[in-house]
Amino acid sequence: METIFTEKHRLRDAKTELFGGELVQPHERPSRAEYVINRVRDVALGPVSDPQDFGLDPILAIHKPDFVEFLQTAWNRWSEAGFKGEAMPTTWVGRRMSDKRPNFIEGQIGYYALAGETSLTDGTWEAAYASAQVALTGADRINKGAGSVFSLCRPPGHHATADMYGGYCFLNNAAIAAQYYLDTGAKRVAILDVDFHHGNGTQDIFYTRDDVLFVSLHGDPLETFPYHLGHADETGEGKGDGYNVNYPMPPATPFEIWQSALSKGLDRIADYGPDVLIDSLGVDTFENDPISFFKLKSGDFTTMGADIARAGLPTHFIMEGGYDVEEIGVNAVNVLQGFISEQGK
Ligand code: Q9C
Ligand code: ZN
Repeated sequence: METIFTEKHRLRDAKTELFGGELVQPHERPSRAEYVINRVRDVALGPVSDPQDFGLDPILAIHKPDFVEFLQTAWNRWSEAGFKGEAMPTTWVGRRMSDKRPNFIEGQIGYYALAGETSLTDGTWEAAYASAQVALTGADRINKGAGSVFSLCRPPGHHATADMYGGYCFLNNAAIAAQYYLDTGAKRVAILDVDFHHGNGTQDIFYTRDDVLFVSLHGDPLETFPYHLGHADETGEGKGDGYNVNYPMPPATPFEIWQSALSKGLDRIADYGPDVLIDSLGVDTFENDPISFFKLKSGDFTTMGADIARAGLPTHFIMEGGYDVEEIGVNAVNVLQGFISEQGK
């Protein structure tokens, strides 16, 4: 399996994450991608290639222009305003408040942020742009006939909506890839999101549409981030009714339970008959993940990959979360190796 990767992810190197009332070293840090690419190379998973540049158009097919311009300019505007630290929101559009966009950067950050942990920094836009190109290049490989590909995206994407960032995400790489498939000939795309956290951004982007099926397995949002989306009764709206499927699960969920939800999700995907399957691949379901509460073991990720392979679809793996940094390489690549060995059967 080919991996798409760029060192430009390093441009996203925030010093702060607001966590438990303290500013801590971010969980989403550059070494995550280094552990994954090193494991890809150690096991000789396949070739590693740089992304091509597909420009802004495929990003603007998902994200609103004013939001993209905000991401491009936010750091300079924040530092020019004289603020000393990394850029983070202190206000939000609370219930019954106005949705008018403020002019001053401090208010605009609150307008575009869906969560407060994710500091904006110099280089964040460049890294997020490069990460989206890593996803798009993977899509191009599938379009050219590859049976599978791994887009080693960093920063991750699945929490970002059309016009909001947060949860360590800025541009929704999986959504950008899905739309690219549709714009280059696909009729139906399925997204299977196995990250521990609900993919609120991806759900929101495709919620009223039937050309993208979104299936997500995640920690119950009553108990964990993103808290305000991801319930089982969110099944889509209008034309999209029936094309959003959530499997929230409680603290301490072991692989056996998780796997039975996966099996149901894969049945739904098979009924849908997509041209391509995108797997939003977070490995923060791992038992030792520092911010998550599922109990998957390293070997379970191999089984997960094999289960996904049995769908028999062209499969595009897009990296999302996973914060037990020293194990992220083994766990992510286990999924890919499990996929490949099942495919070879
Ligand atoms: N108590 C992804 O996995 N909140 N994002 C952490 C922990 C943010 C996770 C708070 C979690 C974001 C892509
Ligand atoms: Zn996650």
